[in-house]
Amino acid sequence: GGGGSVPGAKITLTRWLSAKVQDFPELRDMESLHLSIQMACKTISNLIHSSSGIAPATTSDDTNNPRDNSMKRLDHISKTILQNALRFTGRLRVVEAPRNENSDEEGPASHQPGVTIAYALDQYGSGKEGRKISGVDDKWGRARRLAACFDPLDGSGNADAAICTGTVFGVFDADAGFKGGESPDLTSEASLARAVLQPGNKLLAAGYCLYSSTTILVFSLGGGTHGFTLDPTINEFVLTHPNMKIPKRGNIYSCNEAYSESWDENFKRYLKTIKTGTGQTGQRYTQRYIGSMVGDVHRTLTYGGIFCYPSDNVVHPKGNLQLVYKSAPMAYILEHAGGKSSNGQIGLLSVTPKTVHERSPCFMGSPDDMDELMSYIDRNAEN
Ligand code: P6P
Repeated sequence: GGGGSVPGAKITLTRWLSAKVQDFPELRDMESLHLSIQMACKTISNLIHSSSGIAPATTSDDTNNPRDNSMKRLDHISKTILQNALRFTGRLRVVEAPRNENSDEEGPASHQPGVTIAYALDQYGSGKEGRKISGVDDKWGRARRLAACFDPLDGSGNADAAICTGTVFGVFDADAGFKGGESPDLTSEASLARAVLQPGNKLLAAGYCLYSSTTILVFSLGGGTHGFTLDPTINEFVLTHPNMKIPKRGNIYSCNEAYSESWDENFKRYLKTIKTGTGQTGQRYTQRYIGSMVGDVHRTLTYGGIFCYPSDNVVHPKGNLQLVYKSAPMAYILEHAGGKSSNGQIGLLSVTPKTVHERSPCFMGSPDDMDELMSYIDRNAEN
């Protein structure tokens, strides 16, 4: 209801999930997965926001790269918190995706975040065409085994400067990741990493938790996109943003212009129009870039506009954001809030990854801004 919140009238995430399961028992396992994610996000949030959480107790004294130090320490702690919370359900096995040491295309292995993958071996869904489940993706009813991938703390290099960071997750039907009929044992890391090599349009759910001036957990189960804010007085996530919708158009563009000299000419032509007020709206846009993807995308969802990490011909031939556990889950969340996304040629959620750390150029945001942007990008130039 409107007006001041009467104590106890808050819809917590715990109650929201249990209400869903009362209607649809098929979702009981989605509930246990989300409760463990919620638990981990509360713990990570309290760690980051507590005075001791970010004391620079780094794992190495490599002082000439303080960013890297904080990345190692916080990445490790938040990954451990998340993995323990997932194991705590007693229904999920947790492994870390193999880091492909050799391929230099993904950057040095030390900079690859450990991608945690949780999977369920237990019989989850019905394994066949489930009944229609309102408010969530129908696939939840028939997924026999789930495979969830996590970026435990995106942007952790910013943490020592008290800049926002975030946890990102995506949930797939594990068996949908394999050729028809093949149903592997899913116990080896390699076979499990394959379970999440699916395009974003196969996701059953995706979400992020933004650790910033408030801690907000935003996710979609294939129905709407909902935001729950952590209320420190009760240490519960409370529904504050039901059924979020991204503004059809914004006036903010978000990208790292340090690399703009070597961007695609058509993309630069588009940027010039919104910088000079000669685009469709005749408005000048402003630039906002935190360098922490979860913060930049959450601002885009809230205020509208676009967030991009295009390829450049110098440092990032395929952009700097990994598809499986960064840009595809974020694009899924925006699209379920009415947004659009692309890799510069096709919808970002249509891109099928070949390796778990693979990067992809990405453009996402308000539908009208994305339509205008895509009308400039020459689909052939973005390789
Ligand atoms: P750049 C943080 O390291 C991250 O993975 C995202 O959170 C962020 O959007 C991006 O990299 C920043 O990359 O090249 O602009 O520093």
